[in-house]
Amino acid sequence: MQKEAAALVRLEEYRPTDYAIDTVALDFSLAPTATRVTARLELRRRAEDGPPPALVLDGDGLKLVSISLDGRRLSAEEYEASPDRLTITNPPSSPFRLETVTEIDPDNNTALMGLYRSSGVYTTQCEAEGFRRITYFYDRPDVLSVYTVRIEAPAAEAPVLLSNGNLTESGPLAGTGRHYAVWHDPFPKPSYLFALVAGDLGAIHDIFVTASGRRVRLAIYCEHGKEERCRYAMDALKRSMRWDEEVFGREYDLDVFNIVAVSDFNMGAMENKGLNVFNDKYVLVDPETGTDSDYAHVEGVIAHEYFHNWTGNRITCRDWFQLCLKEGLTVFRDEEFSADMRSRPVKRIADVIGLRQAQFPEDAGPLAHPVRPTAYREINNFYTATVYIKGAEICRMLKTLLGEEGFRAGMDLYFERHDGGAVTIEDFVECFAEATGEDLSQFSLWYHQAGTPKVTMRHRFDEAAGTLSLSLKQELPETPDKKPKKPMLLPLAFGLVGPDGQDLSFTSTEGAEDLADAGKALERGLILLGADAAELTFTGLKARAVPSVLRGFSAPIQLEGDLSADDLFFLARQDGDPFNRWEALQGLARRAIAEGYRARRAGDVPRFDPRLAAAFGELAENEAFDPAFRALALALPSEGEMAQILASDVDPDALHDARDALAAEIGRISGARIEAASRRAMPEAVYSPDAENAGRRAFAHAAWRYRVAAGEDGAFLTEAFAKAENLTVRSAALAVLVHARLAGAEEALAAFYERYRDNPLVLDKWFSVQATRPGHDTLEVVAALTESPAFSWKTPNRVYSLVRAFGGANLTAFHRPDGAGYRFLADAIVKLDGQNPSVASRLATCFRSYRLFEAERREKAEAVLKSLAGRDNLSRDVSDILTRTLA
Ligand code: B3K
Ligand code: ZN
Repeated sequence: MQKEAAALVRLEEYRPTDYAIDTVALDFSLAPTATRVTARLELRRRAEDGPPPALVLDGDGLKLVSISLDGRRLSAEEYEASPDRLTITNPPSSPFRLETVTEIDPDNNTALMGLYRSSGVYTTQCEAEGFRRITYFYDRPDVLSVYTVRIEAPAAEAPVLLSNGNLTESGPLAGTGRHYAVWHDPFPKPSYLFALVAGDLGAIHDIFVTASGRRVRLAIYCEHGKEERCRYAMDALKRSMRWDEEVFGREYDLDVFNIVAVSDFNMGAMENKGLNVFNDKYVLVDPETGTDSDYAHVEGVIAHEYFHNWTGNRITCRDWFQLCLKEGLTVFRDEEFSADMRSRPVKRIADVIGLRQAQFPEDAGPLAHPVRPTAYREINNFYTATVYIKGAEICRMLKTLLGEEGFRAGMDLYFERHDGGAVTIEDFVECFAEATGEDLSQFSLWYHQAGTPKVTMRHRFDEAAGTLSLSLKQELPETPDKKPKKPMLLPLAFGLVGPDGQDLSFTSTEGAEDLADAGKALERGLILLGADAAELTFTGLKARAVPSVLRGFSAPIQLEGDLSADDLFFLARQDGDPFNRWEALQGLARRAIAEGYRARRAGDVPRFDPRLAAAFGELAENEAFDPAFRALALALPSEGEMAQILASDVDPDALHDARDALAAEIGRISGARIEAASRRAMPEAVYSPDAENAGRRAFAHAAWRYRVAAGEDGAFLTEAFAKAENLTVRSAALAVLVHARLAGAEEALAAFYERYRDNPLVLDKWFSVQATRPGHDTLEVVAALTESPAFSWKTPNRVYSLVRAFGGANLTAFHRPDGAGYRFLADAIVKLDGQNPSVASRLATCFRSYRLFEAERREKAEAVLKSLAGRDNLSRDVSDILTRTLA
């Protein structure tokens, strides 16, 4: 059936609101199914002349109880109220006060947007357009108001009453069993940053003294009994606050900073002013219930939300097209924070793995969009890897281009000029251009052109002449917008590696005129490729040089070089840039898997260059690298990454076999060396989540995988599982047992379940490890697990850990040839869409790469998608994803 498509919102149609809302007084009388919200808005016309236009406010499913203007009840002719809109036909021309009362139902708010109640706790989520589910408002980021919020609730049910800003008043309401609190936030903010939390919660408290000596009271709220699991998050918060002062000169501004951990939450966390609300997954950790990577995530997400206080809250977005203004920049800031707290090279490699896994496929598929899009149907669908991670890469490139000082000068100007504003990407870039005098117009294309640029590099070394010539070419792939593309400015960090591993110096370059700002940039080790193609020759080289290009992954591109296997083996051993050392070995592994895959499809047995397995062994033994680096380097490129590289007609079974075959060979040839090296790098006996010890554990677990790949049985894992004294070791052993289908896997799964049956967050790992087990029959396991008493379709974390892990990270099972994986996911989407469209549409993105696969699978996926898209009553979220995926 033909449905009416949701309206397209376009950037070019942006215009400010007719009225400003200077202050907002909200009064909440909380009740599970009938909460009353009284909103008093002080409105003022922005224009001074002409008759006052109608006031049109946003709503979403609202029920209006009463309405008055300047204290007078409005008659039915004076306004129009529908669930989705409130219109005051003839507002006064002088400033006026509008008071509305709406009634909402937090208990039955299963979309988890607006005000909802779960596990007895009232919580809000307003970004992007949830505030309109609470009261009628200009629910858009460019309307900034000062909020005062009064909350009233039964004291026994909700002893804790929180909102944004500082607490100004609280107390009992005599004789009613109810109590109240009043919060005032002096910083004008958009509605998406409003928050309220009320319930019976435990807490831990601390104090942070800012650089200028102000005392800030910190608290983290959680379910009673889980307080001790908040300690690491508190520590991470204090480190984040200090770091932002030291690195960006940014101090916290309110008297209190509160964080609340809730168990039903659509995303990771939310940066509401002074009251961050978190998915408890990113707050609660201790050695028994959190893994090393959980600790790292908690640290990163706590930092991210805290950093939003300046990049997002003090300076916000003019409209939702500018989402990367706050998200890209804040991800960049949290990446830098984690790099400073941990190992910088390891963090960079981990981030690039994430970029390739999450963003490259998006950029290469039907959902590709520019970092700063120009149109959307459903803004919720634009909280993407492109906006977040590629957005962060743009900030990183800015820093690379402008240098540490230039970047900081631009940031300082941005904070100074735009504090208190709602601004655009152009405003942001302009600050860097002005602070440094650089022309950033070509660079800005990174915000506007979708797709991952591809750079081809050819090189020629002339020993007699002492020259090395590079020929570089950039290509910009076609993306769904079909727009013609201009060449971009690509900062390619490089070095010319001499035989002893030291970078060689060169006396001059020829042909560099094709490069941007060549002289200065080349001296700083940067090739600035701004043209379609460029040739340049380095002269005066005293020895043979191997070019190491894209060091530190200085631009989010796909680089295809012509380095021989010999050169890559050399770089893997000798490159002074740790990122490119890692990348050289990965490049060799990618080539090997791709060749193995082709052999497999041709019915042959994959064969590999034996030097590759030896290189893995050698790297494992190289104590110049910390164990975390070695652990990362031992991990083969994922099936997902390989599918992107193979690019079309992919058979996931053959790919899986080829990758397994390479792992088996590395295990056979170097497994013992890797194992011995990992034993020399044992973690301390008492668990500590720090990066060094976490790296040692990761190294040991990488060694386990190679032992198993080489054919060893699971006895040693069963033992490790039984003896484990922390969740990191326990769940790593479980994962290898289950994924390799070893004897002992079922028993370990059962023991894990028993141990954690009352801890849903830990059971999420139990769901995920089963959902990601390779093999067609995993579908039946996943389907059965949806019936498990521990599973619930209502809690996003459960759905993500089981259904999304299956659809997003299990190529062989989700894409099984009979299409049953696709049908299972489609059924899940239908089941969820009526209750929680955000979660449903996230599941729908699992189909984004379906066109990569061979015809049989591709056709089945397409048929499933078409039948899904043809259903009635799909949410705007899901139908938007489906329409774009099928376009
Ligand atoms: N700003 C929120 C994301 C809100 C998502 C709304 N669908 C979390 C963050 O990026 O910090
Ligand atoms: Zn964010």
